[in-house]
Amino acid sequence: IPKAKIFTRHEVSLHTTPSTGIWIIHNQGVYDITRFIPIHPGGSRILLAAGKSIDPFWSVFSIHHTPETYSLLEEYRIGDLAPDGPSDLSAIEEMQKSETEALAKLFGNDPERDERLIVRSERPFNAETRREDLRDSFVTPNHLHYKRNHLPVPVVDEEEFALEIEGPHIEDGFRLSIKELKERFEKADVMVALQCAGNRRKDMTTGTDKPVKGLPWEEGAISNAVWSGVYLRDVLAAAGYPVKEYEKAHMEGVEHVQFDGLDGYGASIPATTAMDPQREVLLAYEMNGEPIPPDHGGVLRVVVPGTVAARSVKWVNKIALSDEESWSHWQRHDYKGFSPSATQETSDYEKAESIQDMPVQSAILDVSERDNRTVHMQGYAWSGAGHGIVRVDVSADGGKTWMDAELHVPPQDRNRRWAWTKWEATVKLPKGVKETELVCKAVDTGYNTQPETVDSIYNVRGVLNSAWHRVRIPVGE
Ligand code: MTE
Ligand code: MO
Repeated sequence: IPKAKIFTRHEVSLHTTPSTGIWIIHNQGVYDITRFIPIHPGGSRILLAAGKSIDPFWSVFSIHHTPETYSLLEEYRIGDLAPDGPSDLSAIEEMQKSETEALAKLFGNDPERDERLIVRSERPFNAETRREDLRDSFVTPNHLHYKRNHLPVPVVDEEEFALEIEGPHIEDGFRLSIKELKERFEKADVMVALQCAGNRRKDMTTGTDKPVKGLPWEEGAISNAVWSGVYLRDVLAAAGYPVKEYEKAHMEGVEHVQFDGLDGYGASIPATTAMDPQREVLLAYEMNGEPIPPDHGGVLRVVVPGTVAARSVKWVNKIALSDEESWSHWQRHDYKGFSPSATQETSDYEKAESIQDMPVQSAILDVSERDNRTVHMQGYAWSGAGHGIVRVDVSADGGKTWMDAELHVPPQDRNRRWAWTKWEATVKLPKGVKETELVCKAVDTGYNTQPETVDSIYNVRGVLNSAWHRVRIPVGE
């Protein structure tokens, strides 16, 4: 085995252009990535790490935390980093300073956010809505809607913006400006609860030592808003696709509709979901009557009612009809469910089905004391694929006895109930105990309900937690 070449930090820092070669550091390795840059899926963004350690950037772009990325990088290894000597201290300081600056620049377009949001990660920005803010309004105000970004918020110029569509039957080079979208198609308003696949992830491992990979969301990675825009189906029809025959879509080799966002994120939905008039899939340009704010995908985003929010691609500028799902990392190597026994290593992403419609869900948002024997509970319930909520059961004794909650049902058909249902109940607390567990579980129009505990639905990615929601409270004398 040839002895590895040793480079100091200073030497690495001199390699930042194609003429010197572009070098980076990862852990203790030194890599010459000059040849890799043209094929990097994230484009020239990787140049931000030129001459320094790539690790701080990779902790932002968590997409890289895979064995594939690390083994790919090994092909470009040219040597090892010399142990830092006293003379490297200023180089380290310099490097850290320029890393901080580069990261700030990368997120330079990120907007100001409301201080009431519970921040789970600053860069990229991820924050959930406080329970009281979800409780206080049926329609969540834009500034309080939860925010889930995988990447920096992109710069979008409404005047320059064009949506491209491609695929079988689609007119060559079909493009639409925002102005054309607004003028040519009927405007539609649809109230939709968007829920992250990881909503309630934290609860999936509470009290256990099982690992979960992902942001520790509590009950607030869900919000309810009125989205306005045009039906995707109408736009595909105008572009030349025979959407009226969508049931036959697969015969034309069109199985999926893929969406690309300007930030580099992508996802897809089944073609039948995209083209089914009952599903009301939107290309939205307004959120609660205002232009969509930067964090939520302005100027244009996909809104797929009844489906995991990961498929509602923000800042969408390209749509493709295809026989394949989106090739995006988040479609193929994330947002899939696995058995409770699968580990990070044995989760087979090729084989698993991507999450689309979601299971029935509910959570407690508030418990307030009426007197020392009685409490008032409030919360939300929701189910995927437009299934309405027909009942929410609440218990004040950990699930031994139950009563029906009062429902606040949105004005939507029972099979197109994309919004959430709010509920409330006044319950008597059990006697002779110091503490008790309040519980809620919902039942949807298909009489599907929630599992009693997380044991049977635990998965290492921490998605799809729809177990009974439990809150422990003390009981007065
Ligand atoms: N679209 C783009 N372009 N980039 C993203 O990071 N995140 C997805 C989805 N669409 C994402 C995206 C995920 S995982 C979720 S949960 C929702 O957007 C969050 O939407 P919101 O930030 O408007 O609440
Ligand atoms: Mo998400």
